[in-house]
Amino acid sequence: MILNLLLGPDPALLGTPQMSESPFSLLPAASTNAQELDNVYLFITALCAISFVILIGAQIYFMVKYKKPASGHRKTSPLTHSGKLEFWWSFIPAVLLIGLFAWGETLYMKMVAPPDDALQIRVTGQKWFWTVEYPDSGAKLTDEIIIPINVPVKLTLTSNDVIHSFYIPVFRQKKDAVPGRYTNMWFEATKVGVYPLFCAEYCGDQHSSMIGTAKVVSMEDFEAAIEEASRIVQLPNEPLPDYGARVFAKRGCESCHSVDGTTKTGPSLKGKYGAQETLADGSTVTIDDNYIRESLMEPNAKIVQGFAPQMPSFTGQLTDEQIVGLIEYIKSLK
Ligand code: HEC
Ligand SMILES: [Cu+2]
Repeated sequence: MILNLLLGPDPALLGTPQMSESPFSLLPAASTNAQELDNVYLFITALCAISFVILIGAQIYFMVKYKKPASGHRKTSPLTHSGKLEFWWSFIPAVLLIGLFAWGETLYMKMVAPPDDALQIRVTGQKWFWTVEYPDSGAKLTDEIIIPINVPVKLTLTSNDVIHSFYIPVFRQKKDAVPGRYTNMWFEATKVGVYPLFCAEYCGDQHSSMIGTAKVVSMEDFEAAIEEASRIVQLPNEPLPDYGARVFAKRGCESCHSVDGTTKTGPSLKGKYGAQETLADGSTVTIDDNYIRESLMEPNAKIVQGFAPQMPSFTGQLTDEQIVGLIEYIKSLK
């Protein structure tokens, strides 16, 4: 119980992958820069620990050694200072600090300058999800970034509304996604795995649900996944509702709409087809094909009562085939 309070909620409940085996272990380092950054960090920590022992140790030693006697006075030492001692206690820390600066600065320069041949990925933050686009293939993912291992990757970040911050702790990378501006981040993943990613800038009341996964996979798996993501086309013999379910998952509808009755940013779509919906102005409409289509193309035309107009428009982003799939899928959610 107390341990739970100390450690916080189970990450599995938050919908992010587990970061490390034990909450007491250091974060895993899954990129080239992460490892080097950890080295600097651990070196500074060790240096601080050693300095602490030397300084506080000397202080305690002198306190005891030169304690005022119970009666009378000690004679004050005739020595004024030691030039030799003062030189060394200035020189050694100065060398250490300059060394730390040089080490930190070279690593920093490396971390902010992406290599020319880096793989390009675009990331857009929006209340409260991330869209990840691969310009070479047109693939688009939501709240998920897939990265090939041992390949430098450069992200170009921006935001559609407020300032968000894209943060992948295992890569030791965090950068603001600012509306009207592009920022960059780069890394080279070194360990295959599924890692959490977060928004690290408070961006509204559902900021804490702006989470996702960073998947590091082999080059073959990467190509297959991107290929898959770039064409959400109906498979031969795939029933329309199943196809719609895939579109629903791939196009990020899931981040705002549940299909089990729970309310997220948007209303749950369970059992909605054919039902009456009360709109913000108090009027009612029947949820049918046209209403769903309109919700996708012009989400602000009719706002559901009790909800904010936060759904993005999908005009030009969904094919007719995909819209039909979505309608049939919503119809199937009884
Ligand atoms: C950023 C969050 C968000 C995303 C992503 C999103 N929606 Fe919505 N959606 C909403 C909100 C909020 C509403 C209610 C307000 C309104 O009517 O615009 C809504 C309303 C709807 C409605 C009307 C529901 C009702 O009960 O009347 C449908 C249908 C719908 N969305 C389908 C979708 C589909 C399909 C997708 C994926 C292609 C999607 N939405 C993506 C937030 C979102
Ligand atoms: Cu955010």
